[in-house]
Formats: sequence, C-alpha cells, structure tokens
Amino acid sequence: MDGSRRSLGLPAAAAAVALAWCLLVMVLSGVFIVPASATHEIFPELQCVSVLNVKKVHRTGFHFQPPKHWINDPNGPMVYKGIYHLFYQYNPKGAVWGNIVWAHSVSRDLVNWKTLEPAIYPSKPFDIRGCWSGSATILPDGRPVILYTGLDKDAVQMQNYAIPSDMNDPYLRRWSKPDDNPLIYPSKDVNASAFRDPSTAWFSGGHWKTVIGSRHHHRGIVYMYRSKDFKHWNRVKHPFHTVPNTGNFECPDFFPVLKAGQNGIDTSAVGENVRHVLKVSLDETRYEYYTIGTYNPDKDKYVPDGSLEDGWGGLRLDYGNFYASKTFYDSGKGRRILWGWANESDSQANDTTKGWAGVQVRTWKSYDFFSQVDDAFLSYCRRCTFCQTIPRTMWLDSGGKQLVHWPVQEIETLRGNKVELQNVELKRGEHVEVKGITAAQADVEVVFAFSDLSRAEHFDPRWGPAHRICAQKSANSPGGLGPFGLMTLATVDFHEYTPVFFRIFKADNNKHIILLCSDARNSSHAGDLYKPAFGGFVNVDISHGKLSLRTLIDNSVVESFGAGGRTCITSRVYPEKATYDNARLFAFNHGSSPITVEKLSAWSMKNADRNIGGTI
Ligand code: DQQ
Repeated sequence: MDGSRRSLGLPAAAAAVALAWCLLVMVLSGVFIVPASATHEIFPELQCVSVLNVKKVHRTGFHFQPPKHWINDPNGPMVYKGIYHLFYQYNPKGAVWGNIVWAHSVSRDLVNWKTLEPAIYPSKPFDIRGCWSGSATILPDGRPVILYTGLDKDAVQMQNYAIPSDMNDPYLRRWSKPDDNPLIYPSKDVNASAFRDPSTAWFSGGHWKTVIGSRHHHRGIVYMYRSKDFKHWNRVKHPFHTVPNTGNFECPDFFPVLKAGQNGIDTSAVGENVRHVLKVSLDETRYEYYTIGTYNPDKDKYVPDGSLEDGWGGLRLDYGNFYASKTFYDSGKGRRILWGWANESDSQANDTTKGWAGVQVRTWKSYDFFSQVDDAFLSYCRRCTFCQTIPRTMWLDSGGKQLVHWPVQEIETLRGNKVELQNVELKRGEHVEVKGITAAQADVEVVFAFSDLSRAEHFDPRWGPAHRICAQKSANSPGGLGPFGLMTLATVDFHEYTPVFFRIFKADNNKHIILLCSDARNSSHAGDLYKPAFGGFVNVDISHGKLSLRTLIDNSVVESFGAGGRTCITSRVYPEKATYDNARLFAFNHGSSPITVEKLSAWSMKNADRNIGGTI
C-alpha cells in the first residue's frame, strides 16, 4: 500500500491547516476532556481529514452509501407524501466517526437516492456537542416530528425534537429545532452519558409514548416516557425493560407485528391480532437482539415470551455486520421496513487481537500527524465503504417465534442480465460456476434439494454458538449433509472467496439443526482486516428436503437470506483480487451426501443512484 501523503489526495499545507483548525475546535468544545460514550472508534486526529480520493474498488453499486466519508446509524426513516426519507449519522468532514450530523437523503423507491443538505447539525446549547440517533413520528395530522439525542457542552445526553421548516417543500429540506428544547432532560437517577436514541413514538391510552436506551452499571435499561401533547414528557416509573449483564442498550426499537401475514402495521396499533417486538443494540458487542412479547398499553408493560433468550445470545435480525437498526411503517404500501447499518466496528477485545490497537491508542498529543497519519488513515480507509443494508420488509414468522425479512421488492428493478441453472447434481467436492453475470454485483436465488437426511452429522451442544461452529467447520471441512452453498466473490483459483453455506446436523432428540454460515476469513489476504466467520441457526422444517438461499453480492457486501429470510447474515469483505470482472460465483458441495441445485437464478445488478447526483 502506498503510504505517502500524496495518495491521500490532501495537500500537506491544507491538511495542516484543516487539522489545526479541527483540533482547536475539538479542544474548545471539550472533545478530549469528556470522552464520547458510544463506543465508536475515536480517531481525533482523523476526524477532520477530508477524503478527496475515494477508493472505488470496494464501493457498493446498489447499497445506500454517501459519496464519501463516515456514516453510521440509519436515523428517522419515514415516508411522507410518497417520498421516502432516510437520515443517517454522518461525518461531513472525515472518514472516521466524529462531527456527527443528521445527513438526509430522499427517494421514491427505496433504491435510488438523492442527497440533500444535512437536516440537523449541532447549533444550539442542547445539541452543541452532537446530534445523535433518533426517529421520526408522523402525527395524526400528517406532520412529521423528529426525536433525537442532543449532547450539550458538558456531553449530557438529552432528547430534542425538530420539525420541518416548510411543510410545502415535498423534500422537507430544512428542519428547525424550537427553543423549548430539550423535551426530555435526564433526571438525577438516570445515567446522563448513556441516555439516548428515542424510538418512533406511538399513541395509546391518550398518551404519546417513546422508549430511550440507557444503562445502570452493566444493566441495560429501556426507559419509557409519556406525553399528552408531544411536548411535556414524563418517565413511566418502572423501566420499560431491563436486563442484567448486557451493558448499554442503544437504539431501542419497539413496534407491533401482525400475528398472521406479511403486512406491516402502524406503530400505534395494539389489539388481539398483534404481537410486539423490542429490539436493542448492544454497545459492548456491537450486535443487536430482539424479543417478541406481549405489550399491555394500559399498564405500559412489555413481557417477552418466556421461551426467548433475553440477553446477548438472543435472536438477531442479522447475524453479521449489522447494527443500530431501525424500522418504520410504510403506510403507502402497508409494510414494515427495516434499515440496518452494515457496520465495521467490532468489540474492544477484537480490536486488540486483530492488531488495530496501535491506531486506536495513539492520542492526538503524541501523534506525529505527518509521519503516521497516512498509514493509519489509509489502512483504516480501506474499511471506509460504510453503508446501510438493503431495506427489508419484515413480518412475524407463521410460528410466531421469530421475525422474517426480505429485500424490498423494488430492489428487483435493478436486476439485469439473468442466468439460470436447473437440476445440477453436486457430489462431494464438486462445484459449478455461475457464468454470464457480473459476479461482483449480483442477486442470486437458489434452492438446494437433498434426499438423504441420514448423512447429517451428529450435533454436539458443547460446540457453542453458531458463529463458533462456522469458524471451526469451514466451507472446506468435509461434512455429511453440507457444507453446501455459494462461493461468492471468489477468484478462479479460490485464493480469495467468501462462502455462504448450510450444514445440517442431527441432535440427540433426532431433530435436525440447520446452520447458516457466512465466512469472511478468506475473503482477502490483507493482514489487518476484521474477517470473522458469522453464523446463525435456521429454524425451518427441512423434511421436504429443500433449503433456499438468496444472496445480494455488492463488491464489498455479501448480504444473505437463508430459508426465505428466517436467518440473515451480512458480511463486509474487501477482496483484493476478486473484484469487478475477476470475481466469480460458484455453487458448491463439500458434504458426502450429494445435493442438487434444483434451481438457481442469478442476475447482474445495475448501479442504483446512491446519492451521487440523481433526481427522484
Ligand atoms: N451511534 C450514535 C448514538 C447511538 C450509537 C452516535 C449507535 O446515538 O447510540 O453516532 O451506533
């Protein structure tokens, strides 16, 4: 890698002035005195280093992405007068977390996006140190209101609101923050440095209600606040939900799902035909989990179903790079849509072992900008292709025990050239190439069929969680029934590849256990990348001998939906050779039991308008 300053595209003098200015602003505003308490990796010396040359190779073609710089959580998704709005946490000045504003994009189809000016940015005493995550609520008269977390000069976290400045502007370009903010200030018994991310409000029993993430020591807490007029809010005495040993809850999302069918339902809906879902994002693990349960709107109590794990090992919307997700009800199409940040942050422990700690532990004072920033920046910036996952329609599985999601139908408008395979038998060790599409940017749907369930390997419950099994039993470790699946972003010699595959086991109780893995470990051989093997179990009946997989491949994203969207895994990968036309796609089987690719359809995917110019 070229570590010279020139390759940053940043003239030295301009860099020096920009850095000095940024450091001065950060010193004055106290950034170095009070640490930010969301565990995004903090690189003060890089927060204002603008990227002039964006590496194209790993940029996505159809995932939501700004033209450059850092992005994190999706904020306030909503539909207003037929136009979709997505706000997101964004650093307009650099490619690492910092200087966060609410960037704003609009779309008519959830696929093609146009960038507008940032909607909310630090400017008032109640948000001068940051405009952090939040949600949009559409009031009964159709007006949208944003609830977001602001940080004041002392980094106290509080909840504010913003409203459109001009309701006649269909794009709602400008937002104002009335002077009666903050709406909710943390009381003395609340942890003021962990009090954030208000959810979309819902209305029941004569009150508006919203939930906010927090913690007390290591106990995760979701607080509920109520208001009659959306202006004066009071905390409900009991925590809405609290779980020991989870660490901080971020970005809580609370919403109803219909007991039957795939339609969505308004966030305020209650009644016999609905269940409720509470999702929290775990600051410590950078993963999320959710429970399904019963909500009593009169007592404002939420009781998760007893059969579900309520903690780090709980059900996940996505078992890969996916964080700070948020849903909204798309009233025009009657569906609930899920957005997630395809993050690359990982735990502190992993940071230490994967060798990036050298970058993180440098302080700005000891940092020799001109001798070190380029290496640090460039090695980091290979990971600067942050994006949001494809928006997904979400509903409750027919068994009522988990959620199911599927890419919004509109994404299919990007499908181009199509190829198909039918009834291709793959014996142990065989693979077949899917030729005739752009394998680096593709949509693949495949149904695998198998007739001999007796070859399923014995399942040992001591193996631990799914991702650990995926790490131990790779795509190349021979098995009985599986591993079989797709080799994505592969070089022709399999030097680089990202396999997405199933393995089927049999437990002592004779039940089959299905594992879906997405393994980034051989996606590239660059030394300093975070390349985990992700995995999730798939709760599906395979007695009919079939398993389906859909994978959206987008240069540096491999987003997979197992068994019709029951288990989803997003991997971020950075191949060095399996890029553009050098990327290949294969179906493979490394199990002793033959499997059949009953039907595989694959499409080249066109580029979407991803905030680069574009009209809507
Ligand atoms: N990111 C925001 C916080 C939120 C965290 C800050 C989650 O509001 O808790 O950028 O990624």
